[in-house]
Amino acid sequence: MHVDYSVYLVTDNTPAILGDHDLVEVVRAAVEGGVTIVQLRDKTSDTAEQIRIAKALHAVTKPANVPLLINDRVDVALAAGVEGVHIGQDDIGKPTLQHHLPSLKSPKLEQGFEPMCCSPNLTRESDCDAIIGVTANSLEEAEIAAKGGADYLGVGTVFATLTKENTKSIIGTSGVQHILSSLAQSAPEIKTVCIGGINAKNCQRVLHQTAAAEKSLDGVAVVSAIMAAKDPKKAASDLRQLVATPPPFATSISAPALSHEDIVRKIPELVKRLASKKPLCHNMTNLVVQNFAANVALAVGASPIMSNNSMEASDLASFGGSLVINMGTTTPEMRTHHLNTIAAYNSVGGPILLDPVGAGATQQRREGVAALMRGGYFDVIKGNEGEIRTVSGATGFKQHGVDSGASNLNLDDRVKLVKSIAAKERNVILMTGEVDVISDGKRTFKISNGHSYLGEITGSGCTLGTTIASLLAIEREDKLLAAVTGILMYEIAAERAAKKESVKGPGSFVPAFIDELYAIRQESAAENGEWAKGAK
Ligand code: 3NM
Ligand code: MG
Repeated sequence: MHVDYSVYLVTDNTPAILGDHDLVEVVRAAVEGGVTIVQLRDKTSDTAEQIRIAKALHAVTKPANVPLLINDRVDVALAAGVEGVHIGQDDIGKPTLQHHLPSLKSPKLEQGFEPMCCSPNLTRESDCDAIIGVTANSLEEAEIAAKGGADYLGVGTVFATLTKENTKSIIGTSGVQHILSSLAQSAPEIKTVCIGGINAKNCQRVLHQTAAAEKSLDGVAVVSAIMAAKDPKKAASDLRQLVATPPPFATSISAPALSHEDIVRKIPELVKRLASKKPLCHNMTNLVVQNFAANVALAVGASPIMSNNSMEASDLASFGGSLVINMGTTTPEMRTHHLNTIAAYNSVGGPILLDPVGAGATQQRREGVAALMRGGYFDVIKGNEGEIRTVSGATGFKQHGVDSGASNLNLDDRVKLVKSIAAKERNVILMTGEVDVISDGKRTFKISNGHSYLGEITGSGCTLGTTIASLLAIEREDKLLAAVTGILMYEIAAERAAKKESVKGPGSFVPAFIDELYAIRQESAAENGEWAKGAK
C-alpha cells in the first residue's frame, strides 16, 4: 500500500482549537484542500461516539483515497473499518508497546483490518494490512517502535505547542535529525512525519533543515495549523504546496570547492558587484553600534537602513536586500519584532545574518537565542566561541565531544564544532577569534587576518556582521563565498588602516578603518583586486 504522508492532519475537537466549527466539515474541507492522511484524535468522547465520528470521517476520507487512522483505539478502528491506528507513548506505555506492536502487525489482526482495505488505491496486492503509527519523542522510543514494526513514526515534539498538554520534550529540528540519522541505519524503510508546532511559516524550513540527516521526513503532521484555521481548505492546500517546494532561502549550488587562488580571484569581483548594486542592508542592531554600522555599510557599498520596527519588515524585505539581527542591548519586547522580521525575510528568501551578541551571558539572552533559532532560518550565524557554543546548545541536542564544558576549545575542536553546527542548520557558521573559523558544513576555512585594534574598539564584531550581510544581499547562491569575502574585506582593511602613519591607537584607527573599507571598494570597482592577495 502506498501511503502519502506529506500533509498529515490530526484532528482535535477541543473548543480552543475547533472553535464553533464542525469537526467533519473541517476534515471535509481539509481533504478538499489536499491533506494526504487523517488521524482522528479524540481524548474525550466515549466509545460509541468515537465510532460514530470515525464512520462520518471515513465517509469523507475514503472516497478521496485518504487513509483514516484512529488515535489509540484499535477497537474503534476495527468497528469503523478504517485504515489504521496511531499509538501514543503515553497511551499504553513502553513495555506494553514493545510487547503488543508485533502482534498488532500479526496476520490475525491484519485479517481484522482486511475489510478496511477495499478502495483500489489503498489495497495492497497480497498482504493487505493496517497502517500502524507510533509517537516517538526520543531516539529510544523511535528505535523500539521501529523494531516493533511500526509503519511510520510521529516524531516530536518539534516546537512548543499549546495543542497537546504534557508534551515530554521539545526536540527542535536537530532532535528530529538525530532520530532520523539513527533510523537511517536501523530502519531505513520506516516512514516519518514530524509533529508539534508545525505550521505554514515553519514547515519548509523544518523539512529543509532535517533533510541534512541521512534520512528525510516523509511529511508534516499538524493539528492547529488546519483545525484552528479560519479557512481549513486553504490552510491545507497552502501546506500541501509548501511541503512540495523548497524554501525560498534554499540554494541550488553544490558547494564548489574553493582554492586559495579561487578566493583571491573571486572576492574582488564580489566587492565590485556589491558597489555597483548598492543593496539594502537592513540592521536590527543594538543601541551602541547604530551609527558605526551604518557608516560601515556605506563604506563597503551597501545602503543601510536601521529599523527595529517589524511593522515595516515586509516592505523592507521586498526591496531585495539582507537583514542583520544583532542581539546586543535587546529587550523582551524586541523578540516579537525580531521574529516577525525574520519571518518576512525568510518568506522571500532575503538573507539573514544572526549575531547572537553575549548569547551565553544571561538567562534572558540564552532564551532569546533559543526563541530566534526556533523561529526562523539564518543564512549565516556569526559569533565568538561562547556565542556559537550557546547557539549549538539552543538547537536542542548536545554536541558530542566538543561541548564537554571546556572553557576554551583548541582550534581542531573549534573547526569540528563550527562544521557540525553548519551541517545541522544547513547554513554558514562563523566563529570569530584570533583565527576565524567558517564553514557551510562541507567547506571549512580558517582565516588569520585582522588586527588587534579591532579588539580595542566597540562594534567591530557587529559591523563585521553588517559587512557580511551586505555581501549576502548580492551573492545568494554561494553564501560561504559571500561570508568569506566579507571577513577578508573587513580584516584586510583593518590591517591596512593600522599600518597608516596617522593611526596612533584605537581612536585614530576607526576613521582610517572606514577609509580603508572604502578604498578596497574603490579598488575592486576599478578591477584592481591586489588587496585580496593579503588573504591568510
Ligand atoms: N502529538 P499542533 S505534539 C498530537 O509531540 C500531538 O507527540 C505531539 O499540535 C507529540 O500541530 C501534538 O497544533 C500536537 O502544534 C500538535
Ligand atoms: Mg495518543
